[in-house]
Amino acid sequence: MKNFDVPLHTKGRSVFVDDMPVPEGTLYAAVFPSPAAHGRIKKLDVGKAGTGEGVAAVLTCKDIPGQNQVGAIIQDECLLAEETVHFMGEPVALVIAETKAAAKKAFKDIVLEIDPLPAVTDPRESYANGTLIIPPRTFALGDVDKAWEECDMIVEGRVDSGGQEHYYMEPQGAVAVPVEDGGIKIYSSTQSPTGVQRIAARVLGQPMHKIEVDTRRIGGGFGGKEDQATPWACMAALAAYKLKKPVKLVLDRGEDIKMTGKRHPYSSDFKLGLKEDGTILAYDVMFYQNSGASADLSTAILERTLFHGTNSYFIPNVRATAACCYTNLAPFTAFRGFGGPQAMFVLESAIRTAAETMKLSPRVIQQKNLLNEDDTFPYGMKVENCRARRCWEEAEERYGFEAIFQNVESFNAANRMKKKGAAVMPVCFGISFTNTMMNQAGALVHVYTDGSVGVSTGAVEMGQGVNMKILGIAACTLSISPGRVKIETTNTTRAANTSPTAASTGADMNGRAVQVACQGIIGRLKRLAAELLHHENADDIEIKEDMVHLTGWKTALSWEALVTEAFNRRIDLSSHGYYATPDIYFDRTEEKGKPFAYHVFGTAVTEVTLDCLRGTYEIDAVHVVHDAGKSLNFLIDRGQAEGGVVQGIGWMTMEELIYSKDGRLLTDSSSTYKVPDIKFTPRVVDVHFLEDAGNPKAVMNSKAIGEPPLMYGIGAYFAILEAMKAFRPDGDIFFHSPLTPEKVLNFLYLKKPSIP
Ligand code: MTE
Ligand code: LUZ
Ligand code: MOS
Repeated sequence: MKNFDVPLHTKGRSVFVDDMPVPEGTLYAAVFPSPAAHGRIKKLDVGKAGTGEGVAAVLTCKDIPGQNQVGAIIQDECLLAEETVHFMGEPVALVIAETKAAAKKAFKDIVLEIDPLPAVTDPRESYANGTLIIPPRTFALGDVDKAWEECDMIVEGRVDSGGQEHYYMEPQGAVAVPVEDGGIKIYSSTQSPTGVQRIAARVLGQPMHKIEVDTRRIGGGFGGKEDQATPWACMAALAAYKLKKPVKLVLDRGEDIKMTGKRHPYSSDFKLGLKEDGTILAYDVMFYQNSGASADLSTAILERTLFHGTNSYFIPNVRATAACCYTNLAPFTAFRGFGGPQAMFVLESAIRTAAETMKLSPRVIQQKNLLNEDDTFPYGMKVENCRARRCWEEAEERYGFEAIFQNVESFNAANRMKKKGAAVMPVCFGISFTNTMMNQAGALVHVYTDGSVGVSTGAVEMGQGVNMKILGIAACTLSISPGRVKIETTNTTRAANTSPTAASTGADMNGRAVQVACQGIIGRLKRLAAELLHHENADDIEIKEDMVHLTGWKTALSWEALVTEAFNRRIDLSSHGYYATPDIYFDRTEEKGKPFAYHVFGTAVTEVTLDCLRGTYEIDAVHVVHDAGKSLNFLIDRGQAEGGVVQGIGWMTMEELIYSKDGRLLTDSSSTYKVPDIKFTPRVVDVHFLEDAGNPKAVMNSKAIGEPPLMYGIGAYFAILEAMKAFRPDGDIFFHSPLTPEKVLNFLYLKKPSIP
């Protein structure tokens, strides 16, 4: 089944927040940002701006009727600045006018005086200052300190990974409409309608039932709208509430890049101990997370970094410590992988360092240490249904690792100014929100009297195809044709208290809830059918191709007739379904538990060609063997895998966030922040899904796929590094992503390659 959103997208007919027809009298809001990264507000006078042409009002923190607090996990973030500003771009005031241009024009009349305070942008500096958001956390297994004695080789090093702008096609935005009882209806481009509802209620000082949030679809989120869609929706709601008029607030690209958080940059130190044969005995790692100017989701992301410290490997002695370091940059937030990729990059770098020192192939170390069934992760969980080796071996066979690496060698021997490189990247990613409480979902299914079906869940469609997957699950469970099923908007009045669509669990959890709801309805309908057909056992009833079958034989009773009859007999044609992932828990005092329902595995091999004159590179091919369980939708899953790979490569290679010392983002536009385009995309992205790889832990034997493939992209860094080394074998390898052509050129030609 093809994703029904695709024809709409390609014809430009899918509707996003900025496309929605707005009610008459709608006003437009613009956000006045802090010009300083850190400072005390001496004076804020919006009087004159409020009298500007077409201006309806200028709101500041003083106009907030409820709490000026949008922090979801830790309440440390104002909607509009109070006494202090903490990052450049922090919202200070909200101008509402007849047009957005008129609102922005009034900015010049806002008087803002700030006493500057020192701005910190480096997480290590923040750590030294002791400005941590929570105390550091440590995951440990075995005894690292003792294990060093048994090691034949110990290597140490430092790894830095840059942040990443989400670059969703649809910028942040919301429309808020006052409704008759003093409530507000918000159309928001959010991954978390309930999150918007909860915080908007807090800001307005209203009960949650007065706030209705509706999301049709979003033009990409990638984690950037898990938490950070909320402030914009709250600002629109605040303005609508105060002015009793509909208010639209949509950021343009420049505003979005400057004001919103991105993937967390990390700086890390590692120490890795191995036996002569490449067996890893001990791993000690310290992660300094650049958290930005408020907690946002940083603590949860830090936790997922710790969970993925050893990626797809078993290491018997581990100590992984991580710290959330407060800095004066826009609060960093969720981004596909959620701290996992940052952790994996460090261990892969450590493995390369060891390989280099021991004159071993990194592949030997990687393969030797892959997880086996029943191995224990540092967080105490045992790996079940482990497919780490199976993916590696299938990739090795299918794509011919030997031939790939041979080809690289012979090419490099024959060419001086072009070099090739290749690298293998195994991935193991845990599925479930690490905060156990969040692993619950609800669905509401209505069968209408004509036999058509409406499905509401907490899942938000963001291009990942969750609606199509849910439609398939509903059609399959009711055993009716997919054309009868419609997926409704994600709305807080139909699906309440939902988790964000995140952690790759959207289809898993909402799909299960839909299944439960559909099973309720179909059970009642089968009992009725049995009665109508004068048959005892409802289990002998089946619905196939929209007709009722009895003990395998087609009857004259159609789905429509059955539904109509059920209505006539006053049988409930609606059902609510609920699902909570079973058997998961985590104990944060011991740092042990079983936080994940299951793990996703895979292996990728990446091939690159480096132009040693220019320092530019092409990604020739990425070959993947991926464990998608029993895919719910093959085309969608392949798209997720391909998109994830390319996004991961972008993070590792060309996407560069450069900040000035005083906390200004310098790469704040499409001309300076480069994302992969069609020309940069690898010519070959092969994705092979494991066959016969069902997963009883998720709906219909499937596996989550949203995030894990991004981490295959990490292989690109090491493939390029191999090519660089082939040109300059005496160069000191470094681990500082993104590996931009500038850094490559420095390595190739500078006497002493400088690492920025
Ligand atoms: N794919 C598209 N096209 N757009 C997106 O915004 N977000 C990713 C992934 N794939 C995203 C995407 C992220 S970060 C997550 S967590 C999952 O989709 C969320 O959806 P799922 O749980 O339904 O897989
Ligand atoms: N969000 C969250 C996530 O709140 N908890 C998680 O564990 C998570 N994992 C991945 C992406 N988003
Ligand atoms: Mo994805 S980072 O869980 O939204």
